[in-house]
Amino acid sequence: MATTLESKGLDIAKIREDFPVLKRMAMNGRPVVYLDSTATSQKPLPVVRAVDDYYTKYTANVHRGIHMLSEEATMKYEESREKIARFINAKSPKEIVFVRGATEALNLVSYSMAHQLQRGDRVVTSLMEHHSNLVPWMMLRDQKGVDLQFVDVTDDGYLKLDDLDAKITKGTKLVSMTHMSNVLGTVNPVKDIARLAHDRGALFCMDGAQSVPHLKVDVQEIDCDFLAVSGHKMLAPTGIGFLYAKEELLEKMEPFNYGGDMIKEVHVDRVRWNDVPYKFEAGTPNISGSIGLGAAVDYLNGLGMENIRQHEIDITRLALKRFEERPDVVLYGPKKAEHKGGVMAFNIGDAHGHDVASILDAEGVCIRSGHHCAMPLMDKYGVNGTARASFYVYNTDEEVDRLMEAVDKVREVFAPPAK
Ligand code: 7TS
Repeated sequence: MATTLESKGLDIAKIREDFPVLKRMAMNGRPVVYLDSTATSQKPLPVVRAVDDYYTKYTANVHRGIHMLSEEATMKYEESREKIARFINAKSPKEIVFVRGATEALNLVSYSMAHQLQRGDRVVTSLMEHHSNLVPWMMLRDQKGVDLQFVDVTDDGYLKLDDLDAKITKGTKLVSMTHMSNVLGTVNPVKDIARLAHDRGALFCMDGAQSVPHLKVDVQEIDCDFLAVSGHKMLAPTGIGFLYAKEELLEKMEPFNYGGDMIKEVHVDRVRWNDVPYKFEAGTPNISGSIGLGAAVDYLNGLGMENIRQHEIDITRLALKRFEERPDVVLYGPKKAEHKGGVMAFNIGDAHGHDVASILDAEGVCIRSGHHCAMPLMDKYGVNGTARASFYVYNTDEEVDRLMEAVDKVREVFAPPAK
């Protein structure tokens, strides 16, 4: 069988050359296997260089200087916004607000929605959400009396569609759900959810933190009203991300922070906000991060999102098969690679996730363990946490083998085969 290094439309060996961290050696003298891209991705050299160029060639503030350097920085900053808009097929760059990441984007939506919601208004989310898509709505419940409902998930990690249908009642104001679970990997039927929400009068806010880095997301095709994204999970620097929102919604929304770039006019008795999207970008923004995010979008486009998705389906299929060969390992989420992203959450016997991660670390395999900021999902499955391995475009079949070799070491300790 051809390995992922030389097949499936992408030259993974060549791609790996762009990621210097992947050349690091682990304590055991073998190359590090990075399987924690769900937490944050590695960064390719073109992204690192784009950030470096800003600091070494044209450092300046944006939107305020008329000197050469400021004009260059502003141009690059706005170019990134345009690249992002094209990447997700937004109608206009005005629909892209730079924020720190998905968490800030979701908080911005909830803050702005708070002005438009009354006591008893319904907001619907699900049990498979990251805390960032739960707590902002829980605060609206606790502080404003919003009627917050959680759609249940099945034992094998899908949204319960009958519950979705029942909970999104006529007059629901907002549905906020993830496109891809950061624990189960489940890819949710977001087009159907958007249609259901709209039919019943609600807006649809989509958490794209895990989907946008891994598959083609078209906001017009899905018809989501909001989309929250983190740059650092899609090859870009930390501390940068974006909120997409339909322009007419941004026009109606209250600003989140005050001062700096979000102002058009201030007099001691009155203020006038800047136009969208600047109304939401108070203060000096993360200029280098935005430029790095633009470079990351270029890099992903260069590989092709369809190719990335196909590579991840292939590697996930292999990993699912390997896990299935070990029935003592409990794997959470869908068992079909086409239904999920490259996220494998698992438990081995009674071993604590942190112990599993430590043993894997000693083998040079980097994974995450714990509740993955999805504690209601852990409650649902009756576990404190899990181990979690996750894949991205630079991972290989050989790395799946390294993962399974390390998993077998854990099994020997915690779940020895019956004699
Ligand atoms: N939504 C989802 C689905 C996520 O997976 C995460 C981060 C966030 C929102 C928040 O993103 P941030 O960039 O604002 O922090 N998820 C994870 C994870 O699974 N492990 O570390 C961070």
